[in-house]
Amino acid sequence: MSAAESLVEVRVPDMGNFKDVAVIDVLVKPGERIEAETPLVTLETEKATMDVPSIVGGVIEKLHVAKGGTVSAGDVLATVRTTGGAAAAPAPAAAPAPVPAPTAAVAPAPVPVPAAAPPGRADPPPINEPGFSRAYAGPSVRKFARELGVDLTRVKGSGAKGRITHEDVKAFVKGALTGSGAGGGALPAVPTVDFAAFGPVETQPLSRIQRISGPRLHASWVNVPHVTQFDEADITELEALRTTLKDGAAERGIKLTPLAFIVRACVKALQAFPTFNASLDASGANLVLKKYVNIGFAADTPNGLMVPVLHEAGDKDIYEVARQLGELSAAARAGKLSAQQMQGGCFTISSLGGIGGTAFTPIINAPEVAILGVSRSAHKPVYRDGAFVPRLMLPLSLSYDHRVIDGAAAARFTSFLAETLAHPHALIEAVP
Ligand code: CAO
Repeated sequence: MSAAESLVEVRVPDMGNFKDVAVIDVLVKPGERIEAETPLVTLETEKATMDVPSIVGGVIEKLHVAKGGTVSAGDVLATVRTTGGAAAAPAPAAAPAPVPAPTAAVAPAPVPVPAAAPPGRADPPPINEPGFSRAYAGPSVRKFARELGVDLTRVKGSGAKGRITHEDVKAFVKGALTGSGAGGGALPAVPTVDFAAFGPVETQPLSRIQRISGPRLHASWVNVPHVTQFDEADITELEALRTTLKDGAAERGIKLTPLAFIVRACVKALQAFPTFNASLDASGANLVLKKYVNIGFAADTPNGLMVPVLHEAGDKDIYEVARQLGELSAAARAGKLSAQQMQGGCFTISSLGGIGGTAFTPIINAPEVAILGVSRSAHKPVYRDGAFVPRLMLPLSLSYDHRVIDGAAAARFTSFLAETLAHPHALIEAVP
């Protein structure tokens, strides 16, 4: 032992009636270098667990306790070899210590820890106890963390050699509350505003459908990485064809709107691009490809947004598609859709064409992987064969789940759709 070294016995502090207390963990090993306040052992009474820290820095010379044993007040826990004046009672700095100092009995203050959270409070996530015991933090920081239910194994220390400070624990809790830190899972909150402070207001409850659809839309928005691909389809011929057919359809009680053609075109596109007619399974590791094509369409109703589903759309010709679109829209507006009529969709169309707009970014009806937004068609000058010609152009907005579909596939899908809509005779063929 060098002249600057000394041996210090670290003992169990006298806490009154502290007898035969269980040692549930020994946190250091002989030969290990420790700092003052490094926890040596974890003790457990009937009411609490506590870490007993060393109050000197140095190297563990000897451990006097073992995990599973018991200790009482005054028992020696460890002998620590201190260096360079780190002993509990060092010699004055100016006076070199000629002989080793006698071993000193040191009684550090342990940190009592509540064994369980107080009743009536939500339990914090479970603490990794062995990790918590080993975390590099002083007793008061440990106590503070226990009080707040913070698992120290998840806190990054900013002190010397990564030591966890009070500020680190506070920052962790702040991060958990705002969702910005390692402890956060919550979304950052939108500010609450007292609108009445700025003028008269009226409060209206959301409709029942809004209360149901809102969380679903939100779940899709936050869980699915959305990208929207825009395109335009030349529907000049389609509109001319529809004009020749719609009176005959009306005589059969069918309203032949552009949406029926769009549904037929989407069926062909989904058959050509099966990954758009699919969903991720619950594990997120597999794509479930559907062998049926059920197309949902967003319907604006007095009660709010509804999405009726046209089942087996691939088996239906344009008139049957148009007839069922009319029936489902009427049932949706009357609030009379059955559960079956709202289930089983593979792909959704949201048509705002009857209302207006040039483009929008629809939210995917998850777990579907894509949704087609359709805006109002308009005549535009299109450059063809060396001249601008007026063409009726239909804006398409395809939002897709980027986990499943890449941008190239989305652009191919909308190009295919535009091409299919531009040659509408195939859309009115009888379906075998
Ligand atoms: N461009 C120009 N005109 C269009 C068009 C388009 N893309 N799409 C439809 N139209 C025309 C129709 O031809 C019809 O005109 P006519 O009466 O002169 O023939 C008119 O607009 C109204 O059509 P419609 O609404 O009766 O029928 P539809 O098949 O186009 O749409 C439905 C049915 C249920 C989709 C529609 O009524 C609806 O509810 N749309 C809103 C969907 C919605 O809210 N989406 C947003 C969801 S996200 O919040």
